[in-house]
Amino acid sequence: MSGAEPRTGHPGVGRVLVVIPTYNEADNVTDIVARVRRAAPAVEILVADDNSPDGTGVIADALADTDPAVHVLHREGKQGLGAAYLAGFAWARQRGYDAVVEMDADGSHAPEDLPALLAAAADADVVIGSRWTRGARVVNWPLRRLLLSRCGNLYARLALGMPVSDATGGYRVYRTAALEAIDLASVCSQGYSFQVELSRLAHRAGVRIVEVPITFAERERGDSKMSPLIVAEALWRITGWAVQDRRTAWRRAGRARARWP
Ligand SMILES: Nc1nc2c(ncn2[C@@H]2O[C@H](COP(=O)(O)OP(=O)(O)OP(=O)(O)O)[C@@H](O)[C@H]2O)c(=O)[nH]1
Ligand SMILES: [Mg+2]
Repeated sequence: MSGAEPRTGHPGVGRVLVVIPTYNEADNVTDIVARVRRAAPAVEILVADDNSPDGTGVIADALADTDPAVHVLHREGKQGLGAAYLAGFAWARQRGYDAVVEMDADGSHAPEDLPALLAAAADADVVIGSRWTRGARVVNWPLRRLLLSRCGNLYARLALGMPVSDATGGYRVYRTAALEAIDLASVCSQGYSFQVELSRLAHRAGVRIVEVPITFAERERGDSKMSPLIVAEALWRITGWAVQDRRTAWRRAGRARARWP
C-alpha cells in the first residue's frame, strides 16, 4: 500500500478517492485505472482487492509503483463487495479525502461519466449515477438483467419509500462528511443490497441525494460475481427493512394516539 500524497483535488469537491473493489479482475484493472486517470486526472484511486487468485492485486501493485495517485488495499480474502467498500471508505476517511467514488472494475461504470458525477457533487452529499433516469443508457444488457434491475429498483422504491430511481446502482460519489452522518457501523449487507442499504441510510440521514444519468455497459471481460444468493440477500433485506420501517411508523402513531385525551 502506498501513502496518499497531498493534492489539490477536484474543483468544488476537494480530494477525491475512487474506490475500485476487485475480485479476479486481472483482465480489467489496468484498463479501468488508465481510463479513470485520463477522465479525471485530479482524482486518486484505491484498488480494494480481496486477494484475487488471478493476480489482480499484483497488477494493481505494479500500477501503484509507477503512479503516486494509485493505491492498493490488500484484503485477506473474498468478503463481498460491501465489506471491500467499507474498508475503502475507512481508508479514505483516515487520510482526509473529501469524497469517495464507488466504481466497478469491469468497465460497466464508464470513467468518462465521472466528471459529470463530480460536477453534481459540488452541490450534493451523495451522487448516484443512475441507469433509470432521463438521459441514461444501458448498453448490451440481456433482457433478464434489465428486468431484474427494473423490478428490483421498483420494489426498493415502493418498499422503502425512497425517491431514488437507481437504488441498486453502484456508481456513486459520497462526500466524506455525508458518510459521517450515515451510521456505517450498522451496515450488514454484502452484495447488491449494500447499495440499497446505503441509499436508505443516506435518505434517513436527510443528506442531499442527486441522480445523474450514466451510460452503463455490460462487462466485456472477466466473470460476473453476481449470483442468485446476492439477489436473494437483496430481496430479504429490503423486505426486512420495509417491515421494520412500518413497525416503527405504527409504534410512533400508537404513541401519538395515546397522548390524545
Ligand atoms: N474486493 C472485492 N470486490 C468484489 C467482490 N465481489 C465483487 N467485487 C467487485 O465488485 C465489482 C462488481 O462486481 P461484478 O461481478 O461486476 O458484479 P455486477 O456488476 O453486479 O455483475 P455483472 O453486471 O454481471 O458484471 C467488480 O469490480 C468486482 O470485481 C468481493 O467479494 N470483493
Ligand atoms: Mg459488473
